[in-house]
Amino acid sequence: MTVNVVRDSSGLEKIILTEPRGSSAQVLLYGGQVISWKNEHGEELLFLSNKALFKPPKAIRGGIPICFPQLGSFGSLEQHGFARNRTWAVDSSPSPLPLANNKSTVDLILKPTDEDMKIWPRSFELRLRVCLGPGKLVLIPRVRNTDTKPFSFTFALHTYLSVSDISEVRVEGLETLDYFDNLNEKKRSTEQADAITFDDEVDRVYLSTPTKIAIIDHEKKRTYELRKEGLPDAVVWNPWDKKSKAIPDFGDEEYKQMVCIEAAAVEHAIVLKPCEEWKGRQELSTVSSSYFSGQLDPLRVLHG
Ligand code: TA6
Repeated sequence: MTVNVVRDSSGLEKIILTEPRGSSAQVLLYGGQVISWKNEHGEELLFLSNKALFKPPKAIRGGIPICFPQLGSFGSLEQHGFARNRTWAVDSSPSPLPLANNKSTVDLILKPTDEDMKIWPRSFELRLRVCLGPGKLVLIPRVRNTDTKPFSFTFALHTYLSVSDISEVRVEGLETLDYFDNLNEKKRSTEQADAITFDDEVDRVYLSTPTKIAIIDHEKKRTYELRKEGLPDAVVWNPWDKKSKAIPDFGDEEYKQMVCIEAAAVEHAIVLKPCEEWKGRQELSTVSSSYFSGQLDPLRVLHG
């Protein structure tokens, strides 16, 4: 099936995914970035800043930026790597995944240019499958080493979720875990609270987390469930009021309507030998009000 690429009002190319129950998603070739995921009632589930700039080489503030080959800012590589501000292509040979033959799946690929090889001299293929299902959005990132030497990288799906009021949000599934606190010189601490709530800036990397995290939006009576594989860590970020004002492509008050929960591989870099491929997976789904706090029961979450 040929993939229908359309042009955004900003001039950037995108693919619109749809599925029979009526939900939809939009994926930009720029950054390989999902910028919209709407449920069957047309409600937007991802946060995209009103001040987001759709102007390469600026990364787009919102949706699901892909952080590769690093999360954070180390060495000479730009913050969160370069995958989020390169133009990807539609991948016509996603093997060993089967070819997608419907309107709800798209495969994208990013290969380094000669310029990229100057800043990160490794030959790779970064692939992303985005698959929309009834009530869920699945992302499958893969990295293949096409070089003659091993290389390592860190990775994150920097997911911006839309919430109605951050002060009414609880994140469950990370309690008792160790985390690096980006606001305190990356100091290692242990989470003491029975859930993460927000009344100030939070920027933490939780280590070796369970595969399921629940993000409960009390005001909206909606719970997001994030399930992940191949991405052992999880970043939780909200810039709160002061940091928001310092981010040019982010509204002063927008921190109230978003939270970033990022499936990530940060503590231990992923190492690939030549010809090896790494694969991750993130599944986002929503459950309505019947979700009770403290109830990370997969059957109830799926059928609730
Ligand atoms: O993942 C959290 C984080 O690394 C924060 O430290 C924060 O500043 C944020 O990502 C946004 O980064 P960006 O480069 O997109 O402005």
